[in-house]
Parts: sequence; structure tokens; C-alpha cells
Amino acid sequence: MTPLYVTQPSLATLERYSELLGGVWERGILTHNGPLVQRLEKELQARLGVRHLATVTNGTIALQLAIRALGLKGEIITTPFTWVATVSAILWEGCRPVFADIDPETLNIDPECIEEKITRDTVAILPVHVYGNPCDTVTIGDIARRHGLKVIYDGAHAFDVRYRGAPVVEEGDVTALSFHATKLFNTGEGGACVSTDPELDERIRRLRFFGHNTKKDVVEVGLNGKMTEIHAALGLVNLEIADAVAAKRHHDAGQYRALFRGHPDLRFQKHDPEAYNDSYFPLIFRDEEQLLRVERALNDEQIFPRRYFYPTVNTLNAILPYVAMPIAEDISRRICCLPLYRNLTQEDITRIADIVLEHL
Ligand code: T4K
Repeated sequence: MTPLYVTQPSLATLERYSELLGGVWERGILTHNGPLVQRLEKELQARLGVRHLATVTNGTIALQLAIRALGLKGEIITTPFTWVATVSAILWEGCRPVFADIDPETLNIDPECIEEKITRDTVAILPVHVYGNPCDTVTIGDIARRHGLKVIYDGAHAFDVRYRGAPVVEEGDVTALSFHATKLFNTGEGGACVSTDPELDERIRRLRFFGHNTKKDVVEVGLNGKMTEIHAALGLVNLEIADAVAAKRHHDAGQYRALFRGHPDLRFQKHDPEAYNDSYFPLIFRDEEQLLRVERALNDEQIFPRRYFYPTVNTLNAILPYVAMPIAEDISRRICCLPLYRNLTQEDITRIADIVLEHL
């Protein structure tokens, strides 16, 4: 039995990738803002409809660079329902994460909970577009303006999402994207910072390149966050198949939804179909016992869904003191992402859904 994992990377053909790599070999330029990195940035800007996009080595570094470029020092309000990278980036940059609980329907940070967490030390809000579902950017923007706070969106899952007719990744001061192998669009490892302000974009570019300015003088403390030509080449060819990848995912997620819709024990993340990239297929169960029973049954058939995100990051005692986040913790115990990727067949989806429904 071929195992079915939660995801598999969407990859263009090896032939197509080799074609671009041929040029890399000829030029001998592997990194330092080479021609393919520049081309990928232009193509991503055009595809996503954004003005400033700087590629980096991964989504975690994108978050760190965003925090650093905005000069943040103090408390950053964020969600407990996310991958550990959201919080480790805050800690790594010497700031303090303060959690605000989530909306049980959208699974994004609840704007009402943000406001009550604001103190004199708050410097920013760092919400996550969870599974690509856009946050309430209007209310969050309004809170930030009223309190003089910066906003960084963790858009690791939000590739290609348009919300209210505009790219959601242009909301806030900076949005951090991830192009990890498991993401909708991937460069193997990779990521990007999207910013709305040209000076901020320039600073991010400087910080990702050892703090060099365009003349290569060191003008501040930077790090090495540069994407290589090898990764950019993969990004360029994967961008060519991005429409086909998106169409297949929307179709397959729709098929899952049709098979589960109406079951009294199952629930989907509340989302606007026009602003959802189906980058994951999260399913919310009645309780954890039911989820574990289904997970065991799937594992017995060599099917491996993933409990994104379990446990919630506010419970990670090794890096943070615990603060209760009842809604996020409840959802986290009973949510699971089912396999969703390009090579999954219609039979696979039906088989997975049958096993789920049989073991509820
Ligand atoms: N913010 C948020 C909200 C995020 O979700 C993430 C990352 C970040 C920030 C940080 O972005 P990056 O710094 O990673 O760019 C994955 C990813 O490592 C991570 O990128 C992602 N979020 C997180 C949600 O999930 P795992 O622990 O699930 O990976 P793994 O190795 O268990 O892979 C899952 C399945 O994917 C495997 O069962 C098989 C398949 N797979 C995986 C890899 C790596 C492949 O088929 N090929 C592969 O190369 O973490």
C-alpha cells in the first residue's frame, strides 16, 4: 500500500528544472541576488499583485527580518494557534509574545481579544492567516492605527489569496511568506517579505545581505537571508504550474467538503470561498477522542493526516510560560489536516473520506 501523507511538494518536471539549472551552471552565479532570484521576485510581484517583495531563505527568517526591519522592541500580540516559528521569531528578535485567543469559527486571532491585551509595552500585532484564511485585516488595521502599533502578518499559508479584491499579503506593514516544500508554492526552502513601503523593502534587502547597502558598505547589523539561484530556479518552474496546482486543490478540497458536509460531528473552518487558497484541508471533529480514533484508523491504512497545529504554542513550556488560551486549545485538540496534494487521486479522496466517516 502506497502511504498517503498530509502533503507532497508540487513540482514542475525535472526536465523543465534542468533547463533553468543549465543557465546557472553556465553562469556560475549561485547566489548574491543572481538573475534568477531577480526574475523570481519580478514574477512573484506580478502574480501576487504586490509592489515590493524580497525573497529570503525561509518563512521564519522572513518573520525575523520583518520584526528587525521595523525596529520592534517590546510586546508583540500574536495567536496561540500557529506553527512554533511565529513565536520563535518573536523571541529570537528579543521581543515578548503576548497571546490573544482565536475566533472558534475562522481560527484566526480574534480582534476583540487583541484590544484587551494592549499595554504600554505593546509595539506590534502579528496575526496569522491560518490555513490561508484572511484575518479581519480591517479591524486589526483600525486597532493598530488607534494604538500606534505596527502590523506584521504571518502569511506563510496565504500564497495568492485575494481578499476584498486586493492581495491580502499587502495588508499591514510587512507580510512574511513561506515557500517551504510543504507549501502551496514552494522553492524547497524559501520565503519572502512583502512590504508596502519602499524604504522598508530596502531595509529588508539590506538586512538579508549582511547589512550591506547597494555599494556593499556595511551600514548595520544584518544576517544572511539570501535565496540561492538553485532555489529560485525551482520557484520559477513551480510558478509555471501554480495555476494547475491551485485548480486541482480547489477541486479536491471541494470534493472532501461535499463528502463531509452536513455531518453533525464535523465542521470546516469558516471561510469566504473567494478568498481561500485551499492550502490545507482542516477538519474539526466533535472531540479529541473521535479525532484520535479516526487518526488511528487512517494510520492503519498507511494514511497520515497531520494535527496542524497541536499543541498550541502557548503550551510550549520549554520556551514560554503558560497562559491559558481556552478556545485555541480546544480547537487544537480536535482539528486535523487531511491529505491534499497534486498527485492525490479521486479514489484516494473517497477512500480517506470513507474511513473518516466510518470511524466517527
Ligand atoms: N508561520 C507559519 C504559520 C507556518 O506554518 C510556518 C511553517 C512558518 C511560519 C515558518 O515557515 P518556514 O520557516 O518553514 O518556511 C511543516 C514545515 O516544515 C513548515 O514549513 C510548516 N509551517 C509547518 C506547518 O509544517 P512538518 O513538521 O509538518 O514537516 P514534515 O517533514 O513532517 O512534512 C509533512 C509531510 O510532508 C510529510 O509527511 C511528507 C511531506 N513532505 C515533507 C517534506 C519536508 C514531502 O513530501 N517532502 C518534503 O520535502 O513541518
